[in-house]
Amino acid sequence: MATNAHTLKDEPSQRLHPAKGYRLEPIVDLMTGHVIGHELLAGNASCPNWTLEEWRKWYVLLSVQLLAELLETLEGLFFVNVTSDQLLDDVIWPSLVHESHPRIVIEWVEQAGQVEGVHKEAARRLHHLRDLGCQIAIDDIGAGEDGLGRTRIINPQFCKVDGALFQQCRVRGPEYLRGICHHLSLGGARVVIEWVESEADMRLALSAGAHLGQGYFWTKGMQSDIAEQGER
Ligand SMILES: [Ca+2]
Repeated sequence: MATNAHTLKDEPSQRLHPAKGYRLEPIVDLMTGHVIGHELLAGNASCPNWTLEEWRKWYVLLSVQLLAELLETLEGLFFVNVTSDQLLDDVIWPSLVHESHPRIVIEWVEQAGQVEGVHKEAARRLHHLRDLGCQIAIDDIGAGEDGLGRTRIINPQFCKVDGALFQQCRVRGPEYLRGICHHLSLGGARVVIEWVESEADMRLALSAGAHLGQGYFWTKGMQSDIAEQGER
């Protein structure tokens, strides 16, 4: 299992600007151990209070500087989280359009109490981002109310199963998730399991029918300048 398979071209500590506050979590092929990409998470320095203004600055930073640096420095895909409200925001939306790239995967995040009209407009914009070249992931499947609904609307390239749901497999066995992994795969999506914390978890995820994994099992050995502190 290649737990340190980050393909850094040169001097990551100088190129990745950890002081700006972000975190990269590897997403790993469960069969081969190959790192296929990273989820890019805003750190506490970027979004300490998760206000709209902080998020706007974060997405503008992504589009004007950070993603270009990362695309040049690290191989593979970059997964970027957005909610429906963020997709519809007048500042964040142009940033997402500007950063469109075949190696960018837009993760559509679960948002409680979503109004149907907002939901539909968010889906329309995601289709537009895909037309511009981005890939699409559905995030938080099993964590809230509408993971499968969002999957039906957009036919994503990736489906991310919530970590708390996955960890039920520790008690219930891999068959607990086998049906949903199979269902999500039917449209061609690759299933990502979150919160994989041990080799036993990794085997459970594989046995459940998932393709990719993410979590402490792979981040525990990372360099501090790659796995910068921060949330989301
Ligand atoms: Ca996510």
